[in-house]
Amino acid sequence: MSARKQVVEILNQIADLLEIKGVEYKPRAYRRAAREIDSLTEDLTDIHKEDRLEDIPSVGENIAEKVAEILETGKLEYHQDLKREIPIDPDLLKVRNLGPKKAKKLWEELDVTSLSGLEEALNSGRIRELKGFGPKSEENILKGLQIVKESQGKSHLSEVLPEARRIKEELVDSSLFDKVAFAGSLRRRKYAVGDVDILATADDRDKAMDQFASLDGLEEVLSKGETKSSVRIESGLRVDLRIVDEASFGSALQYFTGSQEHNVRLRQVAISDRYKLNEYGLYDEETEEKVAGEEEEAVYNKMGLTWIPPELREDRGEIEVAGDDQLPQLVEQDEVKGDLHCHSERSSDGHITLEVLVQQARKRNYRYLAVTDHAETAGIVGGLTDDQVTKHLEEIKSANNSVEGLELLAGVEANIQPDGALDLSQDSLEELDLVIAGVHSHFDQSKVEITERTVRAIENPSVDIIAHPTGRKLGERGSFDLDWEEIFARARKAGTALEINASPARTDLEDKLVKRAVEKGVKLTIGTDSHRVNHLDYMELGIHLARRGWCEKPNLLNTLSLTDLKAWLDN
Ligand code: DGT
Ligand code: CA
Ligand code: CA
Repeated sequence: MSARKQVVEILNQIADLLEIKGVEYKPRAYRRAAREIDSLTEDLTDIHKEDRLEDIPSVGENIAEKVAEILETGKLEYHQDLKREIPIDPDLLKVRNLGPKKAKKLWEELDVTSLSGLEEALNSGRIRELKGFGPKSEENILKGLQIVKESQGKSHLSEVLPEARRIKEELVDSSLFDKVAFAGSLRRRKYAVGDVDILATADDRDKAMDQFASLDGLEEVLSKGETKSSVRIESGLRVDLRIVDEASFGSALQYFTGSQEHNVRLRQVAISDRYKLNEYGLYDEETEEKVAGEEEEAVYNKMGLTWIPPELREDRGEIEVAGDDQLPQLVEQDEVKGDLHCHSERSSDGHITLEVLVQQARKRNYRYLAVTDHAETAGIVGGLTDDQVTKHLEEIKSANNSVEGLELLAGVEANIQPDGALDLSQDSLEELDLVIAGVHSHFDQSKVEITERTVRAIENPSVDIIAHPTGRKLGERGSFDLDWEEIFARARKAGTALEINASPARTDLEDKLVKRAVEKGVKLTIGTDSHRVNHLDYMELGIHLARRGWCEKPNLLNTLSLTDLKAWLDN
């Protein structure tokens, strides 16, 4: 784990533990500091070396001292003391609907301090008998537990990609390898990655494996052999390296890319074509002659299939379509013309100035970027009120006057109220270039209620895009149970786009739903939901999601030219 991540984790745990103790105010201070540190783009160790920890927003003297202790010793005495006092596993507190008060009660009355303890207590029905819990609360905790369990043992692609790329680069730079390629779920760009699979060829395998076992940032070597080794890196991620013969590289790449379901179907095709397919090659069943193996593409081609992009290899119909040469032309990064979901400083949780948004858009060769600040709803997030819409428009207009080749669009991310109405007047909505609407409260409605609520927003003539349609937060909150046939039909009819929210915490819509939306002719758009400058990079994650959902250029709003986008928005 990086020093920064470790600091963030410890500060958040302190906040949790203090809350359990019933301490007021302090937990919020720790959480604020953790959030600021988490979003630093500068190296935390450097900041400490230069004695500038207290310059970080929300980090005062007291917290700066604690951060310094963690950076210098790898741990914090104060944190250790709290953990001794309250032996509750931090993972337990990730369960939604299990706040500090309830966690404390479970610990004191049922001796539940871990996820497995919680599961046992739920199964034995002991939780509903506790005062203040009951069957409804039991059901909610059970749901929360499932969500935490699902995310355990998997890392988000956004965390895995940079680490994996760094390792690949180090292997390539050593000159001990010829070919180095990602395989597995990483190559398929799944958002939840169990472990990193790397496939390589090398002349001197012993030396190559030695190199791998002494990578930078290694935590431990789990196993080491001539053809396969596994290591764990500091972030906790496992990395497998396989070295194969040049002549089998293509078939091994095919095999180890998976998915397992795709491979099973592919082997059936091989058998019906009188071939035998394994990680070493594709063989004629009768003569046992090897007909492909060095090149992955040839493995597919020999079986009468066009090469299938790894993102599609999930046995969702891709093999049938490849047999008819009808694979989709998946959207490419350079076809994306802009980002339609970005927050400026005007959102209370936003940190990017218009100037920086312009810089970032330019850096990416965008033609447009929508500044979609939050609308104000009492008690949620401060932002645009009806009065401020005019000011927002003026500011963006004046920013546009000083840039060429790029246009900022004045937008808003309005809140869909429990009844489906938005929290800005129709007049304000109509003045804006672009309106995103999203659910940010009242998550516990029934399927019928939340579907009707979303449909009403879809059919609001001012709404262009529905943000993060399922409302999920990974590891925290599950998806709404929506009537998708209804949502897709209405969205298509109303000409409202559904968002592929690329923010790692959301990853919403996910691939399966994207594919269904594409099939139904619903327009989609990729938005990064940027609140900080580094978030604009999430566009890449959104593209991976879109590709996994079979998206082609015409399916996406933000591949349109500025003129076409404006025409679409006006419609
Ligand atoms: P992950 O690591 O859980 O995110 O998912 P994968 O898909 O990377 O799975 P992993 O690392 O266990 O194995 C990599 C690929 O190797 C997998 O996608 C397909 C192939 N593979 C591994 N074991 C088997 C197997 O027992 N049968 C078949 N057909 N393929 C396998
Ligand atoms: Ca894997
Ligand atoms: Ca693996």
